[in-house]
Amino acid sequence: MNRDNSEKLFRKALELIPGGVDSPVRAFRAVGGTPLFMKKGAGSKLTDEDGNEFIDYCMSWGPLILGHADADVITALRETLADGTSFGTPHAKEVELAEIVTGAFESIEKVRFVNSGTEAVMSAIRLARGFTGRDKIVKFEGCYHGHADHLLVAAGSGLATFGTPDSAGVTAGNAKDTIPLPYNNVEALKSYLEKEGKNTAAVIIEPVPCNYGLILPEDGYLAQVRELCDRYGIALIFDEVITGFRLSPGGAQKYFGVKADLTALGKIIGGGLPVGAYGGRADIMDMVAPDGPVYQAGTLSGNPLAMAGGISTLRRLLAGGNYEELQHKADFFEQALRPALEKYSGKILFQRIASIFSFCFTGLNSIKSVDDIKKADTKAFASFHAEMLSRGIYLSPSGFEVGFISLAHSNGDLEKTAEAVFESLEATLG
Ligand code: HOZ
Repeated sequence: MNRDNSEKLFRKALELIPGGVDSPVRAFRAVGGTPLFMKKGAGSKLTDEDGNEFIDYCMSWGPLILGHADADVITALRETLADGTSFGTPHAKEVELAEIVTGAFESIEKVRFVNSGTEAVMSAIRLARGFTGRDKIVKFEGCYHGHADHLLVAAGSGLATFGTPDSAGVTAGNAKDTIPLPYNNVEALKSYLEKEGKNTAAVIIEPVPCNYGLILPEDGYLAQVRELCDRYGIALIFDEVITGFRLSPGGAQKYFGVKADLTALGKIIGGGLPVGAYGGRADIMDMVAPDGPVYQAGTLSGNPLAMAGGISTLRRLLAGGNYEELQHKADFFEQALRPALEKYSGKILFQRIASIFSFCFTGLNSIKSVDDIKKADTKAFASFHAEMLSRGIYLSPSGFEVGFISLAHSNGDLEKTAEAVFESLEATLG
């Protein structure tokens, strides 16, 4: 595969941008080699600067549930762009997207748009503290909630990839009120809250952790977390930046039948444009300025292009039958993978929920915690990733990140990918 142009661009980028990338995992350090510089996306495919085409499962890390450059989304963006890029005033599209989001999530009575998932979570935490008058927050090991200082504690995503679950530059003061507890462990939460429940403002959780590989909640776990929050008057925050509008129209909350007090959203709700949102119970949201004393603001918040990307994506997605279709595609994929998974059973674990999946090189038959994932063979993932890439399949460049199937992936794409998996496992493990 010719990578000359990517390599040339990367050399230049390294001189100008730290690590040559604007987000660490993209640097390919977990899998080796040079990151590919992409030029174009269409449907399920990405084309790089050297003209190589890939079936993509990173899908911009989740937002592109309709596929790259969906025709409806592009039309909506073009039409919106013709009227300007930003007003710095209220406008109709904010109201339209707010109506879609509150209509889809039963627990979201009011919503505020921001520019990223990081901002959404950071604002939701401030709000929970303002509402409860308490300082401490509980998070779970391996859950990633963006890069605000007080959340870079026992975190996932790039921190998992580079083996530094806490970041330099975060002061002890910033981290001291963040209490990391093990995920899927009700007893640990219960015993912490027995002591500190009355000082705890929020419990924040990725209902399905997707940033330290894929970890599935044990039966009843999320409902028990909900109950404990109710017992101590704690705001339960679901970080649904990845799972929102992905697992179901009402996110993980509808999927598991557990309601959050506050929800952070991002990714899909911008259809590929930078966006985030936090929302929830009206009595809590009414604490946000200008109605209440919790300050939060943003020059580009509710940007018309981001709103148009979200509206067009969600209108298409919520039209009947799409979640069923995504489920069929994901089932088809898993079925197609069966020969490979059976042949290498005991060495690789394929995990999936709805259209989110991960390949974990482990002998375990399920992953319940970060400790399980830490035992995975990251070298084997690196080799697998390179083999897949050479066969035209683009997976996120870290075994700690997940893959996404979109509505644009055809059965042909999925079959071709399953064949590539078979061959790549043979090359890696055979
Ligand atoms: N935290 C993102 C994935 N979980 C990484 C985003 C990126 O590198 O673009």
